[in-house]
Amino acid sequence: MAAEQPIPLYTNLTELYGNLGTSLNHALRWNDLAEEFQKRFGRKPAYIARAPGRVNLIGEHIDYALFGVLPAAIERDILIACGPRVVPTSVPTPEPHHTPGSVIAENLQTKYPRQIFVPARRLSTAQEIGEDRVHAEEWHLDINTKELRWESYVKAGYYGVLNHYFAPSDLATTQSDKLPIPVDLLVTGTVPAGSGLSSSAAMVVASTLAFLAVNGKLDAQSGEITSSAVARLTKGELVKMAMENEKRVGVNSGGMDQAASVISNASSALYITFYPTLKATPVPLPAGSVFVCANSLVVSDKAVGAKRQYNLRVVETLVGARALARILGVPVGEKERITLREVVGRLLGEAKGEELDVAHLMKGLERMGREVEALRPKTHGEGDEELGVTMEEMIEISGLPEDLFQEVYLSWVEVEATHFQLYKRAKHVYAEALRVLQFRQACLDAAKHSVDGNTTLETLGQLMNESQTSCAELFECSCPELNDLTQLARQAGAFGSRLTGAGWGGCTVSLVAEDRVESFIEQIRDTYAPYQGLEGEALNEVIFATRPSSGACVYKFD
Ligand code: NG1
Repeated sequence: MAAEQPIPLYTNLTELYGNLGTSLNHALRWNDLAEEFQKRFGRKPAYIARAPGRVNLIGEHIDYALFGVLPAAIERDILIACGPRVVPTSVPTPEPHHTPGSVIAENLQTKYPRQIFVPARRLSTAQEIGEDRVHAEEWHLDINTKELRWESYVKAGYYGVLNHYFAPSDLATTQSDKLPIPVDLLVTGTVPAGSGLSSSAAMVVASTLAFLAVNGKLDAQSGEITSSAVARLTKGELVKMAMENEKRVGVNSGGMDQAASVISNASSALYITFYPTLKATPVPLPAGSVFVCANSLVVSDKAVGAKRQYNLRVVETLVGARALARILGVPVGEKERITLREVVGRLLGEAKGEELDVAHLMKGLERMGREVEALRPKTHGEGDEELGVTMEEMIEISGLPEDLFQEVYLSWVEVEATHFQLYKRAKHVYAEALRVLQFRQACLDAAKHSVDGNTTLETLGQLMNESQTSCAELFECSCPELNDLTQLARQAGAFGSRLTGAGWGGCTVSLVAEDRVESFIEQIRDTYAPYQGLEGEALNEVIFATRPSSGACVYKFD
Protein backbone atom coordinates (compact mmCIF):
# COMPACT_ATOMS: atom_id res chain seq x y z
CA MET A 1 0.00 0.00 0.00
CA ALA A 2 1.48 3.33 -1.13
CA ALA A 3 0.46 5.17 2.07
CA GLU A 4 2.38 2.68 4.22
CA GLN A 5 5.70 3.12 2.43
CA PRO A 6 8.42 5.15 4.14
CA ILE A 7 9.36 8.63 2.90
CA PRO A 8 12.08 8.14 0.30
CA LEU A 9 15.55 9.39 1.16
CA TYR A 10 17.95 9.76 -1.79
CA THR A 11 21.60 10.50 -2.25
CA ASN A 12 21.52 10.93 -6.02
CA LEU A 13 19.19 12.67 -8.42
CA THR A 14 18.92 9.90 -11.01
CA GLU A 15 17.43 7.63 -8.39
CA LEU A 16 15.18 10.45 -7.22
CA TYR A 17 13.76 11.20 -10.69
CA GLY A 18 13.76 7.58 -11.81
CA ASN A 19 15.86 8.21 -14.93
CA LEU A 20 18.93 10.05 -16.09
CA GLY A 21 17.21 12.28 -18.66
CA THR A 22 14.75 13.80 -16.20
CA SER A 23 17.40 14.17 -13.51
CA LEU A 24 19.65 16.07 -15.94
CA ASN A 25 16.77 18.45 -16.74
CA HIS A 26 16.48 19.29 -13.07
CA ALA A 27 20.11 19.06 -11.90
CA LEU A 28 20.94 22.69 -12.60
CA ARG A 29 18.17 23.95 -10.35
CA TRP A 30 19.22 21.68 -7.46
CA ASN A 31 22.88 22.70 -7.87
CA ASP A 32 22.02 26.39 -7.97
CA LEU A 33 20.01 26.04 -4.78
CA ALA A 34 22.81 24.20 -2.97
CA GLU A 35 25.40 26.75 -4.13
CA GLU A 36 23.24 29.68 -3.12
CA PHE A 37 22.72 28.09 0.30
CA GLN A 38 26.49 27.80 0.69
CA LYS A 39 26.94 31.43 -0.36
CA ARG A 40 24.36 32.72 2.09
CA PHE A 41 25.04 30.51 5.09
CA GLY A 42 28.71 29.67 4.64
CA ARG A 43 28.37 25.88 4.36
CA LYS A 44 26.72 23.19 2.26
CA PRO A 45 23.11 22.26 3.06
CA ALA A 46 22.62 18.94 4.83
CA TYR A 47 19.39 18.13 2.98
CA ILE A 48 17.04 19.31 0.28
CA ALA A 49 13.38 18.44 0.80
CA ARG A 50 11.21 18.27 -2.32
CA ALA A 51 7.42 18.36 -2.52
CA PRO A 52 5.51 18.64 -5.82
CA GLY A 53 2.37 20.63 -6.55
CA ARG A 54 -0.59 18.74 -7.95
CA VAL A 55 -3.26 19.07 -10.56
CA ASN A 56 -6.65 17.70 -9.67
CA LEU A 57 -8.05 15.97 -12.74
CA ILE A 58 -11.51 15.60 -11.27
CA GLY A 59 -13.25 15.64 -7.85
CA GLU A 60 -13.45 19.23 -6.63
CA HIS A 61 -14.48 20.19 -3.12
CA ILE A 62 -15.41 16.66 -2.19
CA ASP A 63 -12.35 15.57 -0.20
CA TYR A 64 -13.63 17.25 2.96
CA ALA A 65 -16.94 15.45 2.43
CA LEU A 66 -14.70 12.32 2.53
CA PHE A 67 -15.24 11.31 -1.11
CA GLY A 68 -12.44 10.04 -3.34
CA VAL A 69 -10.59 12.42 -5.68
CA LEU A 70 -8.32 11.94 -8.68
CA PRO A 71 -5.26 14.20 -8.77
CA ALA A 72 -1.70 13.73 -10.05
CA ALA A 73 1.47 15.34 -8.75
CA ILE A 74 3.10 17.67 -11.28
CA GLU A 75 6.75 18.26 -12.03
CA ARG A 76 6.62 21.77 -10.59
CA ASP A 77 7.67 21.66 -6.99
CA ILE A 78 9.01 23.35 -3.87
CA LEU A 79 12.61 22.67 -2.84
CA ILE A 80 13.88 23.54 0.63
CA ALA A 81 17.61 23.33 1.28
CA CYS A 82 18.36 23.18 4.98
CA GLY A 83 21.13 22.62 7.44
CA PRO A 84 21.82 22.88 11.16
CA ARG A 85 23.19 26.25 12.31
CA VAL A 86 26.09 26.16 14.70
CA VAL A 87 25.48 28.66 17.48
CA PRO A 88 28.06 29.84 19.98
CA THR A 89 27.66 28.11 23.35
CA SER A 90 27.92 31.30 25.36
CA VAL A 91 27.33 34.80 24.08
CA PRO A 92 27.09 37.92 26.25
CA THR A 93 23.79 39.05 24.69
CA PRO A 94 22.08 36.12 22.99
CA GLU A 95 20.05 36.98 19.90
CA PRO A 96 16.87 35.21 18.71
CA HIS A 97 18.80 33.04 16.28
CA HIS A 98 20.93 31.65 19.11
CA THR A 99 17.85 30.04 20.67
CA PRO A 100 17.07 26.29 20.39
CA GLY A 101 14.83 25.66 17.43
CA SER A 102 15.33 29.14 15.94
CA VAL A 103 15.02 29.39 12.17
CA ILE A 104 16.54 31.69 9.59
CA ALA A 105 14.39 31.25 6.50
CA GLU A 106 15.29 32.75 3.16
CA ASN A 107 13.63 32.52 -0.23
CA LEU A 108 15.36 32.65 -3.62
CA GLN A 109 12.58 34.92 -4.83
CA THR A 110 13.63 38.38 -3.76
CA LYS A 111 10.05 39.54 -3.18
CA TYR A 112 9.93 37.20 -0.17
CA PRO A 113 12.11 38.73 2.56
CA ARG A 114 14.31 36.85 5.05
CA GLN A 115 12.54 35.75 8.23
CA ILE A 116 13.83 34.75 11.64
CA PHE A 117 11.48 32.93 13.96
CA VAL A 118 11.76 31.21 17.28
CA PRO A 119 9.30 28.65 18.71
CA ALA A 120 7.94 29.30 22.18
CA ARG A 121 5.90 27.28 24.65
CA ARG A 122 2.36 28.14 25.59
CA LEU A 123 -1.07 26.79 26.47
CA SER A 124 -3.26 25.85 23.56
CA THR A 125 -6.96 25.16 23.26
CA ALA A 126 -8.86 22.62 21.22
CA GLN A 127 -10.49 25.32 19.11
CA GLU A 128 -7.24 26.71 17.96
CA ILE A 129 -6.04 23.49 16.46
CA GLY A 130 -9.45 22.45 15.14
CA GLU A 131 -9.54 19.13 16.94
CA ASP A 132 -11.31 17.61 19.89
CA ARG A 133 -8.05 17.03 21.68
CA VAL A 134 -6.86 19.61 24.20
CA HIS A 135 -3.14 20.21 24.45
CA ALA A 136 -2.18 21.49 27.83
CA GLU A 137 0.97 22.96 26.48
CA GLU A 138 2.51 23.10 23.05
CA TRP A 139 5.17 24.73 20.96
CA HIS A 140 3.92 27.87 19.35
CA LEU A 141 4.97 29.96 16.35
CA ASP A 142 3.12 33.14 15.48
CA ILE A 143 1.32 32.61 12.19
CA ASN A 144 -0.37 35.61 10.67
CA THR A 145 -3.56 34.23 9.07
CA LYS A 146 -4.92 37.63 8.10
CA GLU A 147 -2.29 38.29 5.47
CA LEU A 148 -0.67 36.15 2.80
CA ARG A 149 2.90 35.65 4.04
CA TRP A 150 5.30 33.18 2.51
CA GLU A 151 6.83 32.05 5.79
CA SER A 152 3.43 31.08 7.26
CA TYR A 153 3.57 27.79 5.34
CA VAL A 154 7.12 27.13 6.49
CA LYS A 155 6.04 27.74 10.07
CA ALA A 156 2.98 25.52 9.62
CA GLY A 157 5.22 22.59 8.65
CA TYR A 158 7.55 23.25 11.57
CA TYR A 159 4.65 23.32 14.03
CA GLY A 160 3.84 19.67 13.55
CA VAL A 161 7.45 18.56 13.81
CA LEU A 162 7.87 20.46 17.06
CA ASN A 163 4.70 19.16 18.63
CA HIS A 164 5.03 15.56 17.47
CA TYR A 165 8.71 15.10 18.16
CA PHE A 166 9.73 17.49 20.93
CA ALA A 167 7.80 17.56 24.19
CA PRO A 168 7.40 21.22 25.25
CA SER A 169 8.64 20.36 28.73
CA ASP A 170 11.95 19.52 27.09
CA LEU A 171 12.55 23.24 26.71
CA ALA A 172 13.81 23.24 30.24
CA THR A 173 16.21 20.42 29.49
CA THR A 174 19.88 20.93 28.83
CA GLN A 175 20.12 17.70 26.84
CA SER A 176 20.65 19.06 23.38
CA ASP A 177 19.23 15.99 21.61
CA LYS A 178 15.85 16.68 23.21
CA LEU A 179 15.67 20.18 21.78
CA PRO A 180 15.00 21.25 18.22
CA ILE A 181 18.20 22.51 16.66
CA PRO A 182 18.72 25.97 15.14
CA VAL A 183 18.14 25.70 11.39
CA ASP A 184 19.00 27.71 8.28
CA LEU A 185 16.87 27.17 5.25
CA LEU A 186 16.56 28.40 1.70
CA VAL A 187 13.37 27.93 -0.30
CA THR A 188 12.72 27.94 -4.02
CA GLY A 189 9.64 26.91 -5.95
CA THR A 190 8.15 26.59 -9.40
CA VAL A 191 4.51 26.06 -8.35
CA PRO A 192 2.76 29.39 -8.92
CA ALA A 193 1.22 30.65 -5.65
CA GLY A 194 -2.57 30.95 -5.41
CA SER A 195 -3.06 29.13 -8.69
CA GLY A 196 -4.92 25.99 -7.60
CA LEU A 197 -1.84 23.81 -8.13
CA SER A 198 -1.37 23.48 -4.44
CA SER A 199 1.73 25.48 -3.78
CA SER A 200 0.59 25.80 -0.16
CA ALA A 201 0.43 22.05 0.47
CA ALA A 202 3.75 21.56 -1.36
CA MET A 203 5.32 24.20 0.88
CA VAL A 204 3.90 22.67 4.07
CA VAL A 205 4.96 19.14 3.06
CA ALA A 206 8.46 20.29 2.07
CA SER A 207 8.81 22.29 5.26
CA THR A 208 7.63 19.38 7.43
CA LEU A 209 10.16 17.12 5.70
CA ALA A 210 13.00 19.64 5.96
CA PHE A 211 12.54 20.06 9.71
CA LEU A 212 12.18 16.32 10.24
CA ALA A 213 15.34 15.63 8.27
CA VAL A 214 17.50 18.31 9.80
CA ASN A 215 16.44 17.27 13.30
CA GLY A 216 17.38 13.67 12.53
CA LYS A 217 13.82 12.40 12.71
CA LEU A 218 13.78 10.74 9.29
CA ASP A 219 16.87 8.63 9.37
CA ALA A 220 15.75 6.02 11.86
CA GLN A 221 16.53 3.26 9.40
CA SER A 222 20.10 4.34 8.92
CA GLY A 223 20.58 4.31 12.66
CA GLU A 224 21.19 8.02 13.00
CA ILE A 225 18.51 8.49 15.59
CA THR A 226 19.54 7.16 18.89
CA SER A 227 17.63 9.35 21.27
CA SER A 228 14.16 8.83 19.90
CA ALA A 229 12.10 5.71 19.60
CA VAL A 230 10.11 7.19 16.73
CA ALA A 231 9.99 4.86 13.72
CA ARG A 232 10.67 6.07 10.18
CA LEU A 233 7.69 8.12 9.08
CA THR A 234 5.39 6.60 6.47
CA LYS A 235 3.86 8.56 3.60
CA GLY A 236 0.40 8.22 5.18
CA GLU A 237 1.67 9.63 8.47
CA LEU A 238 3.31 12.55 6.70
CA VAL A 239 0.02 13.30 4.90
CA LYS A 240 -1.82 13.43 8.23
CA MET A 241 0.82 15.66 9.76
CA ALA A 242 0.83 18.01 6.78
CA MET A 243 -2.99 18.24 6.83
CA GLU A 244 -2.96 19.11 10.50
CA ASN A 245 -0.14 21.58 9.93
CA GLU A 246 -1.89 23.35 7.09
CA LYS A 247 -4.93 24.00 9.30
CA ARG A 248 -2.68 26.33 11.27
CA VAL A 249 -2.69 28.68 8.31
CA GLY A 250 -6.46 28.97 8.71
CA VAL A 251 -7.89 26.67 6.06
CA ASN A 252 -9.80 23.51 6.99
CA SER A 253 -8.48 21.61 4.01
CA GLY A 254 -9.56 18.14 3.02
CA GLY A 255 -6.32 16.25 2.47
CA MET A 256 -6.23 15.79 -1.29
CA ASP A 257 -3.27 18.10 -1.88
CA GLN A 258 -1.08 16.75 0.85
CA ALA A 259 -1.84 13.15 -0.20
CA ALA A 260 -1.12 13.90 -3.87
CA SER A 261 2.10 15.72 -3.03
CA VAL A 262 3.35 12.91 -0.79
CA ILE A 263 2.05 9.65 -2.30
CA SER A 264 2.07 10.23 -6.10
CA ASN A 265 4.18 8.25 -8.52
CA ALA A 266 5.64 9.27 -11.84
CA SER A 267 3.54 7.12 -14.13
CA SER A 268 -0.08 7.59 -13.15
CA ALA A 269 -2.75 9.65 -11.47
CA LEU A 270 -3.88 8.72 -7.97
CA TYR A 271 -7.32 7.74 -6.76
CA ILE A 272 -7.28 8.95 -3.16
CA THR A 273 -9.99 7.97 -0.71
CA PHE A 274 -10.30 9.22 2.83
CA TYR A 275 -13.00 6.95 4.23
CA PRO A 276 -12.75 4.91 6.38
CA THR A 277 -8.99 5.63 6.22
CA LEU A 278 -6.60 7.29 3.80
CA LYS A 279 -5.90 5.05 0.79
CA ALA A 280 -4.28 5.85 -2.51
CA THR A 281 -4.22 3.66 -5.61
CA PRO A 282 -2.62 4.48 -8.96
CA VAL A 283 -4.88 5.08 -11.97
CA PRO A 284 -3.19 4.75 -15.38
CA LEU A 285 -3.89 7.66 -17.71
CA PRO A 286 -4.90 6.76 -21.26
CA ALA A 287 -2.18 6.76 -23.92
CA GLY A 288 -2.15 9.88 -26.06
CA SER A 289 -3.70 12.05 -23.35
CA VAL A 290 -2.03 15.17 -22.05
CA PHE A 291 -3.28 17.46 -19.32
CA VAL A 292 -2.54 21.13 -19.87
CA CYS A 293 -2.66 23.59 -16.96
CA ALA A 294 -3.49 27.20 -17.71
CA ASN A 295 -3.35 29.92 -15.12
CA SER A 296 -6.30 32.34 -15.26
CA LEU A 297 -3.95 34.86 -13.59
CA VAL A 298 -6.66 35.62 -11.07
CA VAL A 299 -4.91 35.04 -7.75
CA SER A 300 -7.12 33.25 -5.28
CA ASP A 301 -5.92 33.77 -1.76
CA LYS A 302 -7.48 30.85 0.04
CA ALA A 303 -6.41 31.79 3.54
CA VAL A 304 -7.61 35.38 3.37
CA GLY A 305 -10.93 34.61 1.57
CA ALA A 306 -11.63 31.46 3.63
CA LYS A 307 -14.57 32.70 5.67
CA ARG A 308 -16.65 33.62 2.62
CA GLN A 309 -15.39 30.86 0.37
CA TYR A 310 -13.54 27.70 1.35
CA ASN A 311 -14.47 27.42 5.03
CA LEU A 312 -18.04 28.48 4.30
CA ARG A 313 -18.30 25.59 1.82
CA VAL A 314 -16.96 23.21 4.46
CA VAL A 315 -19.71 24.30 6.86
CA GLU A 316 -22.44 24.24 4.19
CA THR A 317 -21.57 20.69 3.13
CA LEU A 318 -21.41 19.48 6.74
CA VAL A 319 -24.74 21.01 7.72
CA GLY A 320 -26.25 19.72 4.46
CA ALA A 321 -25.08 16.23 5.46
CA ARG A 322 -26.79 16.45 8.86
CA ALA A 323 -29.98 17.79 7.29
CA LEU A 324 -30.05 14.96 4.74
CA ALA A 325 -29.34 12.36 7.38
CA ARG A 326 -32.27 13.69 9.38
CA ILE A 327 -34.60 13.64 6.37
CA LEU A 328 -33.54 10.10 5.40
CA GLY A 329 -33.67 8.71 8.92
CA VAL A 330 -29.92 8.02 9.03
CA PRO A 331 -28.66 7.91 12.64
CA VAL A 332 -26.29 10.74 13.65
CA GLY A 333 -24.73 11.42 17.05
CA GLU A 334 -25.81 14.70 18.62
CA LYS A 335 -22.37 16.27 18.42
CA GLU A 336 -21.21 14.33 15.41
CA ARG A 337 -20.16 16.21 12.27
CA ILE A 338 -21.38 13.59 9.84
CA THR A 339 -20.13 13.99 6.26
CA LEU A 340 -21.99 13.50 2.98
CA ARG A 341 -19.93 10.32 2.42
CA GLU A 342 -21.04 8.86 5.73
CA VAL A 343 -24.69 9.66 5.00
CA VAL A 344 -24.70 7.53 1.85
CA GLY A 345 -22.71 4.78 3.59
CA ARG A 346 -25.07 4.54 6.55
CA LEU A 347 -28.08 4.71 4.29
CA LEU A 348 -26.79 1.64 2.44
CA GLY A 349 -25.93 -0.22 5.65
CA GLU A 350 -22.14 0.19 5.52
CA ALA A 351 -20.68 -0.99 8.83
CA LYS A 352 -18.32 1.30 10.77
CA GLY A 353 -14.76 0.98 9.52
CA GLU A 354 -15.84 -0.85 6.37
CA GLU A 355 -15.96 0.41 2.82
CA LEU A 356 -18.71 -0.09 0.25
CA ASP A 357 -17.49 -1.61 -2.98
CA VAL A 358 -17.33 0.79 -5.92
CA ALA A 359 -20.42 -0.58 -7.69
CA HIS A 360 -22.56 -0.12 -4.57
CA LEU A 361 -21.15 3.31 -3.92
CA MET A 362 -21.98 4.37 -7.49
CA LYS A 363 -25.55 3.15 -7.10
CA GLY A 364 -25.79 4.98 -3.77
CA LEU A 365 -24.52 8.19 -5.36
CA GLU A 366 -27.10 7.95 -8.12
CA ARG A 367 -29.78 7.59 -5.48
CA MET A 368 -28.42 10.55 -3.49
CA GLY A 369 -28.67 12.66 -6.64
CA ARG A 370 -32.43 12.19 -6.26
CA GLU A 371 -32.68 12.27 -2.46
CA VAL A 372 -30.85 15.58 -2.31
CA GLU A 373 -33.89 17.28 -3.85
CA ALA A 374 -35.40 17.20 -0.36
CA LEU A 375 -32.94 19.97 0.57
CA ARG A 376 -34.13 22.32 -2.15
CA PRO A 377 -35.25 25.49 -0.38
CA LYS A 378 -38.93 26.32 -0.61
CA THR A 379 -39.39 29.34 -2.82
CA HIS A 380 -41.62 32.20 -1.80
CA GLY A 381 -40.98 34.30 -4.84
CA GLU A 382 -38.76 34.64 -7.87
CA GLY A 383 -35.02 34.41 -7.16
CA ASP A 384 -35.67 33.06 -3.70
CA GLU A 385 -34.01 29.71 -4.24
CA GLU A 386 -30.79 31.39 -5.32
CA LEU A 387 -30.51 32.94 -1.90
CA GLY A 388 -30.48 29.63 -0.04
CA VAL A 389 -31.45 29.55 3.63
CA THR A 390 -30.82 32.00 6.44
CA MET A 391 -28.90 31.10 9.60
CA GLU A 392 -32.17 30.58 11.52
CA GLU A 393 -33.56 28.35 8.79
CA MET A 394 -30.32 26.39 8.62
CA ILE A 395 -30.36 25.76 12.36
CA GLU A 396 -33.95 24.60 12.13
CA ILE A 397 -33.17 22.21 9.25
CA SER A 398 -30.28 20.74 11.25
CA GLY A 399 -32.67 19.77 14.03
CA LEU A 400 -30.19 20.95 16.69
CA PRO A 401 -30.84 23.54 19.39
CA GLU A 402 -29.07 26.79 18.57
CA ASP A 403 -26.30 26.54 21.18
CA LEU A 404 -25.44 23.01 20.13
CA PHE A 405 -25.51 24.00 16.46
CA GLN A 406 -23.05 26.81 17.21
CA GLU A 407 -20.79 24.45 19.11
CA VAL A 408 -20.79 21.68 16.51
CA TYR A 409 -20.69 23.72 13.30
CA LEU A 410 -19.44 27.21 14.00
CA SER A 411 -17.21 27.24 17.07
CA TRP A 412 -14.09 25.98 15.24
CA VAL A 413 -14.30 27.94 12.03
CA GLU A 414 -15.01 31.50 10.98
CA VAL A 415 -17.66 31.96 8.29
CA GLU A 416 -19.38 35.02 6.92
CA ALA A 417 -22.68 34.80 4.98
CA THR A 418 -26.28 35.93 5.16
CA HIS A 419 -27.54 32.86 3.30
CA PHE A 420 -26.33 29.27 3.11
CA GLN A 421 -26.64 26.91 0.14
CA LEU A 422 -27.14 23.45 1.54
CA TYR A 423 -29.00 22.10 -1.49
CA LYS A 424 -26.68 23.29 -4.24
CA ARG A 425 -23.53 22.25 -2.38
CA ALA A 426 -24.76 18.74 -1.57
CA LYS A 427 -26.04 18.28 -5.12
CA HIS A 428 -22.61 19.17 -6.48
CA VAL A 429 -20.78 16.88 -4.06
CA TYR A 430 -22.81 13.75 -4.83
CA ALA A 431 -22.68 14.27 -8.61
CA GLU A 432 -18.97 15.11 -8.54
CA ALA A 433 -18.18 12.03 -6.43
CA LEU A 434 -19.96 9.91 -9.04
CA ARG A 435 -18.03 11.59 -11.87
CA VAL A 436 -14.73 10.70 -10.15
CA LEU A 437 -15.69 7.02 -10.12
CA GLN A 438 -16.82 7.17 -13.75
CA PHE A 439 -13.54 8.88 -14.73
CA ARG A 440 -11.52 6.25 -12.88
CA GLN A 441 -13.49 3.44 -14.50
CA ALA A 442 -12.96 4.90 -17.99
CA CYS A 443 -9.18 5.04 -17.34
CA LEU A 444 -9.11 1.45 -16.06
CA ASP A 445 -11.13 0.21 -19.05
CA ALA A 446 -8.78 2.03 -21.44
CA ALA A 447 -5.78 0.37 -19.77
CA LYS A 448 -7.40 -3.04 -20.39
CA HIS A 449 -7.91 -1.95 -24.01
CA SER A 450 -11.59 -2.72 -23.71
CA VAL A 451 -12.51 0.70 -25.13
CA ASP A 452 -11.05 2.57 -28.06
CA GLY A 453 -8.70 5.44 -27.16
CA ASN A 454 -10.66 8.33 -28.61
CA THR A 455 -13.91 7.22 -27.00
CA THR A 456 -12.14 7.22 -23.64
CA LEU A 457 -10.81 10.72 -24.13
CA GLU A 458 -14.26 11.93 -25.11
CA THR A 459 -15.80 10.32 -22.02
CA LEU A 460 -13.17 11.86 -19.75
CA GLY A 461 -13.55 15.25 -21.41
CA GLN A 462 -17.32 15.19 -21.01
CA LEU A 463 -16.98 14.40 -17.29
CA MET A 464 -14.53 17.28 -16.89
CA ASN A 465 -16.92 19.67 -18.64
CA GLU A 466 -19.81 18.56 -16.42
CA SER A 467 -17.59 19.10 -13.40
CA GLN A 468 -16.85 22.66 -14.53
CA THR A 469 -20.55 23.44 -14.97
CA SER A 470 -21.30 22.05 -11.53
CA CYS A 471 -18.43 24.00 -9.91
CA ALA A 472 -19.66 27.18 -11.57
CA GLU A 473 -23.40 26.82 -11.00
CA LEU A 474 -23.85 24.67 -7.91
CA PHE A 475 -20.68 25.06 -5.89
CA GLU A 476 -20.08 28.62 -7.07
CA CYS A 477 -16.32 28.33 -6.88
CA SER A 478 -15.54 29.42 -10.44
CA CYS A 479 -15.13 33.00 -11.70
CA PRO A 480 -15.65 34.73 -15.07
CA GLU A 481 -12.01 34.26 -16.12
CA LEU A 482 -12.09 30.51 -15.36
CA ASN A 483 -15.37 30.16 -17.24
CA ASP A 484 -13.85 32.00 -20.17
CA LEU A 485 -10.62 30.01 -20.16
CA THR A 486 -12.39 26.62 -20.03
CA GLN A 487 -14.68 27.70 -22.88
CA LEU A 488 -11.72 28.84 -24.98
CA ALA A 489 -9.98 25.53 -24.24
CA ARG A 490 -12.92 23.57 -25.64
CA GLN A 491 -12.94 25.80 -28.71
CA ALA A 492 -9.21 25.14 -29.11
CA GLY A 493 -9.86 21.40 -29.31
CA ALA A 494 -9.66 20.18 -25.70
CA PHE A 495 -11.78 17.11 -24.98
CA GLY A 496 -12.73 18.73 -21.72
CA SER A 497 -11.67 21.58 -19.48
CA ARG A 498 -12.35 22.57 -15.90
CA LEU A 499 -11.00 24.59 -13.02
CA THR A 500 -8.60 22.70 -10.80
CA GLY A 501 -8.18 23.13 -7.06
CA ALA A 502 -10.26 25.35 -4.86
CA GLY A 503 -11.20 27.76 -7.68
CA TRP A 504 -12.24 31.43 -7.39
CA GLY A 505 -9.21 31.99 -9.61
CA GLY A 506 -6.09 29.93 -10.22
CA CYS A 507 -5.68 27.30 -12.93
CA THR A 508 -7.73 25.27 -15.32
CA VAL A 509 -6.85 21.76 -16.49
CA SER A 510 -7.67 20.68 -20.02
CA LEU A 511 -7.49 17.25 -21.59
CA VAL A 512 -5.78 17.54 -24.96
CA ALA A 513 -4.62 14.95 -27.52
CA GLU A 514 -0.84 14.62 -27.41
CA ASP A 515 -0.35 15.69 -31.04
CA ARG A 516 -2.49 18.84 -30.56
CA VAL A 517 -0.76 20.29 -27.49
CA GLU A 518 1.37 22.86 -29.28
CA SER A 519 -1.42 24.26 -31.43
CA PHE A 520 -3.75 24.19 -28.42
CA ILE A 521 -1.36 26.33 -26.38
CA GLU A 522 -0.90 28.75 -29.27
CA GLN A 523 -4.62 29.15 -29.75
CA ILE A 524 -5.19 29.84 -26.05
CA ARG A 525 -2.40 32.39 -26.14
CA ASP A 526 -4.10 34.16 -29.01
CA THR A 527 -7.60 34.05 -27.56
CA TYR A 528 -7.30 34.47 -23.77
CA ALA A 529 -6.82 38.21 -23.43
CA PRO A 530 -4.36 38.21 -20.46
CA TYR A 531 -1.96 35.94 -22.45
CA GLN A 532 -1.71 38.06 -25.55
CA GLY A 533 1.85 38.78 -26.60
CA LEU A 534 3.37 36.20 -24.24
CA GLU A 535 6.20 34.09 -25.70
CA GLY A 536 8.78 31.53 -24.59
CA GLU A 537 9.41 31.28 -20.83
CA ALA A 538 6.76 33.89 -20.04
CA LEU A 539 4.16 31.80 -21.86
CA ASN A 540 5.43 28.57 -20.30
CA GLU A 541 4.98 30.15 -16.90
CA VAL A 542 1.23 30.47 -17.39
CA ILE A 543 0.29 27.54 -19.63
CA PHE A 544 2.08 24.20 -19.73
CA ALA A 545 1.53 20.50 -20.33
CA THR A 546 2.06 18.35 -17.25
CA ARG A 547 3.30 14.85 -16.69
CA PRO A 548 2.59 12.95 -13.47
CA SER A 549 5.51 13.31 -11.11
CA SER A 550 6.81 11.31 -8.15
CA GLY A 551 5.86 12.35 -4.63
CA ALA A 552 7.73 14.18 -1.89
CA CYS A 553 11.18 13.03 -0.82
CA VAL A 554 14.39 14.11 0.84
CA TYR A 555 17.83 14.37 -0.75
CA LYS A 556 20.74 13.90 1.61
CA PHE A 557 24.17 15.45 0.98
CA ASP A 558 27.28 13.40 1.87
P1 NG1 B 1 -6.15 24.23 -3.41
O1 NG1 B 1 -6.63 25.51 -2.93
O2 NG1 B 1 -6.19 24.12 -4.86
O3 NG1 B 1 -4.81 23.87 -2.89
C1 NG1 B 1 -8.14 23.20 -1.89
C2 NG1 B 1 -7.93 22.20 -0.75
C3 NG1 B 1 -8.17 20.75 -1.21
C4 NG1 B 1 -9.52 20.61 -1.90
C5 NG1 B 1 -9.61 21.68 -3.01
C6 NG1 B 1 -10.94 21.69 -3.71
C7 NG1 B 1 -6.18 22.95 0.77
C8 NG1 B 1 -4.77 22.83 1.15
N1 NG1 B 1 -6.57 22.27 -0.29
O4 NG1 B 1 -7.15 23.04 -2.86
O5 NG1 B 1 -8.10 19.89 -0.08
O6 NG1 B 1 -10.56 20.71 -0.99
O7 NG1 B 1 -9.39 22.99 -2.49
O8 NG1 B 1 -11.17 20.47 -4.31
O9 NG1 B 1 -6.95 23.66 1.40
